[in-house]
Amino acid sequence: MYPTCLVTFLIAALLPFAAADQVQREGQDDNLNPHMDVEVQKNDPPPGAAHFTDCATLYPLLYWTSSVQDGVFPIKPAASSDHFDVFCDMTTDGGGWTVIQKRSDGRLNFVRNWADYKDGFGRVQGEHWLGLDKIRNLTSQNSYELYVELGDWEDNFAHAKYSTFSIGDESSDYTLHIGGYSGDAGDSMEYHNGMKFSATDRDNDESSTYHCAQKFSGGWWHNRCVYSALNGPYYQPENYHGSDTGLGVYWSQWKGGYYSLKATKMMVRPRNYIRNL
Ligand SMILES: *[C@@H]1O[C@H](CO)[C@@H](O)[C@H](O)[C@H]1NC(C)=O
Ligand SMILES: [Ca+2]
Repeated sequence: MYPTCLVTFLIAALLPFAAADQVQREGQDDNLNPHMDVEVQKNDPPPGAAHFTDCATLYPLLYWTSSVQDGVFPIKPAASSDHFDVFCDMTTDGGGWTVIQKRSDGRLNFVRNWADYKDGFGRVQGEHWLGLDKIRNLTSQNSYELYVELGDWEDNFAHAKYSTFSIGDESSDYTLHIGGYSGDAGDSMEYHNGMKFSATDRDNDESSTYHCAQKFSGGWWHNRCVYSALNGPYYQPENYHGSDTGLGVYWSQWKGGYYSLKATKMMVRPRNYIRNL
């Protein structure tokens, strides 16, 4: 049904990814060792990297070579001059998701300044924030949707999906555009629609009383102040004492006023993604 040359191209193009993935994994599991923060010298871009603008465009390649799995891949959004690595979730809700934020164990500090939120931090294999510049470049090339996956300390999961998600460029302070909620976690993000991003050293919120990013810590599109704060400080359950502690990793419409979540994942995909190949 498909020309042989196409299949050959697909297989040939896939091989460099396997190699790149291998290099990435060597000795870079997480932020445990401060020495690992030293920037690793990048090799030349893998030959296939320029072909893929996000994880959704990569999905058919994995599908046709029977190698659909989650993992780290290089992509290059249209606006970006260089490629960078992202974690691709190829299994949740039809796959094709590019992960932009992940919390899972609290080992990575999310109480950070503007520059860190702009550039991104952590390693895409584990806890990380991809970076506002990259999220902007990703979501400006198409109409994107957002999938938020949440986990509590009893290993229950819930999700919130938004049919519209993009952020403005830096001159707009990465203003959030979000809408079209569906899911079972409740909508805690449309309250933040139209808000600028704030960080510990940048108060762009709507509250004249509070510096929301300092009060609730972590960068977010603070309003007056939050229904959600997925970049808030991480707490083990034994260290969390409700209103005495604060909000923590927060999604008000699922777990109520004072509950700090165990796990979060935010990921984006073009709205016109075709899940059934
Ligand atoms: C995002 O796009 C801008 C504009 O094209 C570019 O200058 C910048 O380097 C890109 N950033 C990243 C991280 O790709
Ligand atoms: Ca304020």
